[in-house]
Amino acid sequence: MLKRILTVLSLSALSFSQAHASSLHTGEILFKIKPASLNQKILSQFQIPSNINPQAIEVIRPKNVRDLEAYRRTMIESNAFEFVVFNTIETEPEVIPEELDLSNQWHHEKIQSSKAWQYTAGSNDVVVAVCDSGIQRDHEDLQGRVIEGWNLVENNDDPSTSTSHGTFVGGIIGATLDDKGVSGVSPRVKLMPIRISDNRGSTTMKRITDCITLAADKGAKVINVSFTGVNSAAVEAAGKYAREKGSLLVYSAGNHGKFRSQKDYPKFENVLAVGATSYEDNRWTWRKFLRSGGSNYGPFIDIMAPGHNLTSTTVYNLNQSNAVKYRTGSGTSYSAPVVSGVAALIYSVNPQLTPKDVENILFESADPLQMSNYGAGRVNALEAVRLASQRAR
Ligand SMILES: [Ca+2]
Repeated sequence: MLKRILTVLSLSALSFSQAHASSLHTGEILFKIKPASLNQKILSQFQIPSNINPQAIEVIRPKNVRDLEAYRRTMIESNAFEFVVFNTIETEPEVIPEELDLSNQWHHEKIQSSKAWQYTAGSNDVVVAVCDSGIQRDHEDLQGRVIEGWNLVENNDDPSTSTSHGTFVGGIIGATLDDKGVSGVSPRVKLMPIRISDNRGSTTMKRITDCITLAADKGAKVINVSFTGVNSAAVEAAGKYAREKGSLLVYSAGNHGKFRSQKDYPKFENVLAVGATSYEDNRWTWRKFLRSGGSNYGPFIDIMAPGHNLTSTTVYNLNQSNAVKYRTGSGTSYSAPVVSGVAALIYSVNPQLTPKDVENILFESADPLQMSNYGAGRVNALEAVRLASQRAR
């Protein structure tokens, strides 16, 4: 009995230390062996190649090791090394402006995005396509973030906005990390606006699949679609095309608030379906008089993300002095771009990862939820960047 309690205690201590490990590392161990300890027993015990230089600081990547910290401790306890540390990732410190008020963006604390920014706030080279209603490129919090796009409704190169939806989605992904307004989940990446909806906010499946194809052809690493239609076989086909081009398709699960069976909403291999959570990590739902709704759920869901009362950028008139530039909204339209933002952070750590790699990192790093039919759990940006770092080199 005592042994069992001790085991439980040490396990919880371990998970605590892992959850609160302060710095990111590459999954490698850096050490200097004591010349007197350079023998075959030590070398084979710790998977150290026999040709290491005892005068040098060497690095190893131990294979098939689940708990690298325990491995490191065993190396230290062997007394065969002058020092044993992780090959930590050191960066130019990212300064989060003191004036930036993130209190109206609760999702950053929940998914630990602001902690992830200490390591990467996203790379300028990573492009996230937003298949939506266009993005206001001269919005004060999106200036410099929005690259050239396309308008699939009017077939021209002017994706200026038809509704505010795309600007809101774009801001959740990549609004600038500065002292004003809000911040995107990956506030240094580039946004590619592709307009697919009319002034009423509606589009067609053909435009959605054209957009996914076009975005993949143009080299977007992540493609965000915040519309209904996640259950269409056409979306799966477009998602397969995108994956073959190296792009991850992220799609909102829909706001009907219903359980969706495998028959009506198949679990597609090439579409990352995202549901929405509340502040308490429950499924986001709402009820008003006789009406109600919320995030759809079911076996088709891949992952969940905050989708209740998120604040982001909205379309405004630059000539109007007191214009409203930010607003609050809920739904899977806004939880999907949270995941797109985390996927962009992962690609920023390593652009060579395949969409499948990125998906696996998202799944493995998610915080589990105490509910079924919610996929891998709720996305966690810091843990995702941590895992991506360990696979990057
Ligand atoms: Ca900002």
